[in-house]
Amino acid sequence: LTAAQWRSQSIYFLMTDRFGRTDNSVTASCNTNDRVYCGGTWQGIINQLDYIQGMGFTAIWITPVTEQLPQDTGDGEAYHGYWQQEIYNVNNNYGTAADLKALSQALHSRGMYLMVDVVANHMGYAGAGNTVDYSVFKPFSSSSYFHPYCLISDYSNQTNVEDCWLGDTTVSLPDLDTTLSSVQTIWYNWVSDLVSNYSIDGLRIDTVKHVQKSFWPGYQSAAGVYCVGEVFSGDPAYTCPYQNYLDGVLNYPIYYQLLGAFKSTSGSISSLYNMINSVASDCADPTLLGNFIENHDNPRFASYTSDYSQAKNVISFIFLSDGIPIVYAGQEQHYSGGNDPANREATWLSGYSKNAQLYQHIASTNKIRSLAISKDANYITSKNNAFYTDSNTIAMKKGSSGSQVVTVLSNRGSSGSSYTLSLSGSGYAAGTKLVEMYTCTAVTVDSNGNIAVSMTSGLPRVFMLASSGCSLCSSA
Ligand code: ABC
Ligand code: CA
Repeated sequence: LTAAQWRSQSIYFLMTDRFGRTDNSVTASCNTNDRVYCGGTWQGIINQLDYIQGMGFTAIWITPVTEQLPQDTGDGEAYHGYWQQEIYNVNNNYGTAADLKALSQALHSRGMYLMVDVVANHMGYAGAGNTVDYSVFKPFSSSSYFHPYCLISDYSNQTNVEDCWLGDTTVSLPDLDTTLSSVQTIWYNWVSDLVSNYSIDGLRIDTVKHVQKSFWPGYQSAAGVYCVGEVFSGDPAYTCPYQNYLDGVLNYPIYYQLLGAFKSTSGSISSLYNMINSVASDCADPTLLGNFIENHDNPRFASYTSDYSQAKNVISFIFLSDGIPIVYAGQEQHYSGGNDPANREATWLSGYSKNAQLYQHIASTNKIRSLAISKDANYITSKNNAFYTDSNTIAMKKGSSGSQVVTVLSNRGSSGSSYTLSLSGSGYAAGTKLVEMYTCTAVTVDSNGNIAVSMTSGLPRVFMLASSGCSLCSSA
């Protein structure tokens, strides 16, 4: 699938070990602190595709599939998949190569897509960096393929970030010398074969900032599908330039400001507003970024605030602003784990409840976005415009003029009062008939061009033209 085709998708990110089991158990224990395999498999994902598709997702992103270091180390087992040793084999904890192909096929037969996480920066070794036995790596079986050992010590020094090693002295992440043409040839051939062998539709690329930028265009072109890179930095001036080498990057700049704005009633809306504009000017194409508020490397949103309204607002933001929405498994169940490893709770322990409030909110929001995409050919490529803020509210519009979707978000939380916000600047003319999509309430733009937005309990509001929105709102 091309970048252009990915724009309109929505992605459910899951860690294969933690999402679903072949036996469909919803009680199998999984103590995140143990940092060991809990038994999730590719077949287990196939078993739960109705649950994922029920929220409206059109794609899944799964953690890396390659064979890992086998030990139980002082940092735990390689259950997450980022400690590879044999790149041509799949991780048999998750199943067989045939199972992975079956997952791809099961998705495709539903009209859904598969994104796979890939690592080109490093391998994984159980032991300190000066004790590595390079013969365990296939095919990189000698030290000559790697940068000399040094742990990354200075994130402000890009050479240090690219040439030194991630990991610690318990588990080393031997850093490949990606400037060598021998390494490049192996990786480019590998990624091309991986994509074709498993009919993969897109890639999430790990540790992109730890490899020189010039490595990535050849990698992406060998893959031949949309690639979204992980550049773990909240600074758009640092992160955005990677979009000149890869289709997209994960939207870390927005992540930090979205979190800051909505995790409390005193969060900074203006910082989020400013970041929307910075990303729009620094990034080559914000509509190809991957938007998220949770992942497996950061504390979950509900570890900052247990408030459901705040959780709903950040979900609405990631779906209705520029970029491809990504929800991390367990977010829909309001999981609240903190830092790695606590944020890697098994999804099965929720019983896959489709009645969960956020499951429902995600499903509704995905429907609104899909409807907007189907009604307005320019919706998905148009630039989101944040046109109103106050200390607790941000309003934005996206889409063709005359059919723009207007999203009003609040950080007031569930105890927020009921009031009417008279919203100017939406661009709609007096008399236009709109519908609020979450409540299916009809509203007519007043004679001054304002929308009377009925705010309550800090909940998000989304307006579309009544003539477009009514198909989801038969009652309005
Ligand atoms: C293991 C254990 C953990 C233990 C840890 C020390 O070691 O499991 O319990 O706490 C994998 C596993 C991890 C594992 C690591 C290391 O390997 O999943 O469980 O941790 O062995 C990717 C993946 C991630 C994966 C790897 C490695 C890379 O998403 O799951 O981890 O393949 C850096 C990398 C980034 C990486 C991330 C975990 O570490 O750049 O690729 N993620 C700063 C740096 C970032 C750095 C980040 C976190 O800290 O700039 O480069 O990410 O360490 C903002 C700034 C940011 C700043 C943040 C903190 O603040 O703008 O730049 O990020 O304001
Ligand atoms: Ca590197």
